[in-house]
Amino acid sequence: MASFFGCQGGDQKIDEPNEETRMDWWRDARFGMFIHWGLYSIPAGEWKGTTNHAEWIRTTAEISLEEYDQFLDDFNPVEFDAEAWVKMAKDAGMKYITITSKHHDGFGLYDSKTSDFDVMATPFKRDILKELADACEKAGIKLCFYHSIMDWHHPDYLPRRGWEKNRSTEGAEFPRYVDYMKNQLKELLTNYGEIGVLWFDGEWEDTWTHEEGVELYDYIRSLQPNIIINNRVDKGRQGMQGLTAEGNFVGDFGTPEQEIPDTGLPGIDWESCMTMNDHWGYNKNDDNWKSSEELIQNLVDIASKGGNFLLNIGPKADGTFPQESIERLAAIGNWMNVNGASIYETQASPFEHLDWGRVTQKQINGGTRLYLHVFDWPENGELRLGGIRNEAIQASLLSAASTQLTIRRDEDALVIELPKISPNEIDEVIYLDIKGEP
Ligand code: JFZ
Repeated sequence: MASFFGCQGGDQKIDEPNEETRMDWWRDARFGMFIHWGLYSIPAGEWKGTTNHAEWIRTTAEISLEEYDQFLDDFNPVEFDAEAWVKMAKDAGMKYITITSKHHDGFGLYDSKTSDFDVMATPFKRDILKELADACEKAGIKLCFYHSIMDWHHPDYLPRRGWEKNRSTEGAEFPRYVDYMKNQLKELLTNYGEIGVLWFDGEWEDTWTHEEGVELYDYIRSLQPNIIINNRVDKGRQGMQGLTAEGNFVGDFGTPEQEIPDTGLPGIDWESCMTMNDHWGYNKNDDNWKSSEELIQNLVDIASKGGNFLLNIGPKADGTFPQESIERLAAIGNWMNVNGASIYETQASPFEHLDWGRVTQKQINGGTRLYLHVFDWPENGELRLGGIRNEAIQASLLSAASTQLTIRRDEDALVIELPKISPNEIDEVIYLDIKGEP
């Protein structure tokens, strides 16, 4: 496969599984759940009167290692129910879950034999990832791990954060940290079944190099040859941009964060990750929730540009999801129940900007099914789609496939007559079958 702008996997080597097969499930899935959970959910974003913290709290509130370690004694999420979490993801229409096996604070959500800073050192003493792996397996959801390269806890990790001047670096050896991380990853890729994605992060610090990134990529693929790895493993990102600069960098997909690229990027796999409010980890003071409508339209917008949507939940310290998140997942699920076919296994829109909404498409029986996502219902009841020369076969509401809509041709445009009022204000989907390609 030719090198392309964005990112490029290690798939150019022979004797590796074909990339088409390896990426297939992920490309079809379109929608996943991100979970940021760890010790930081205990302070819930608040520290000594300041309230704008989350999973970075150890750094943003400048908490010493000793003080942070005390959260171990308080981590006891007795309400945690892996099957309930997986059910909420599945009912929302999500096909995979990407959870923080370890975030920057260094705390592991699983039983790690190589670390004392893990869930087994808390009163909870249950392997959260094992329980999730079992629940995911049962439900047919792919489990994926977010794993931070940066580690603020391990004595051999360098550099220290700027404010941690007093924490000694004496005797610290970065290569020993890399071995530790690899041993942890080996546990994660050996004891939890097939893992869908390894979502690395924190690769931007000076200590991490391109060579280490390539080696880590190859190491992960040697443990699970079919796994998909994001682009935050190598040094290819431009600054904090989610996509990789041009060049020879490993990574299977780009990771735009809290944004949706204006146009799709043909030939590049990408996944936008996004929060429902303004924090990844749980912040009890953050009420800036996006509406369900905005989240559904984001999912559609992303699918119409050929990307995946990784929507975040920051569970609370008791092991439950915030109520606002639960409500939004349910609303998305209601919409996906009716309209999932317009998201899964679809490709990017063949059209440039449309005033009224977005388009996704699928090849069906030698023709094309276009899914017209109408965000703004036309007042004159006519939906206009320009630039289609091929013959239309039929158009229907996806929510009521028996309703045939009248289609007429107006030069190179197809005009579809719609009901006067949209059956679904958020996004009513019409499918339009045409002969050949649009
Ligand atoms: C990272 C983490 O530091 C953060 O805590 C969270 O896990 C998030 C998903 O990823 O933060 C980043 C990484 C990249 C960008 C911004 C924040 N970026 O590309 O703009």
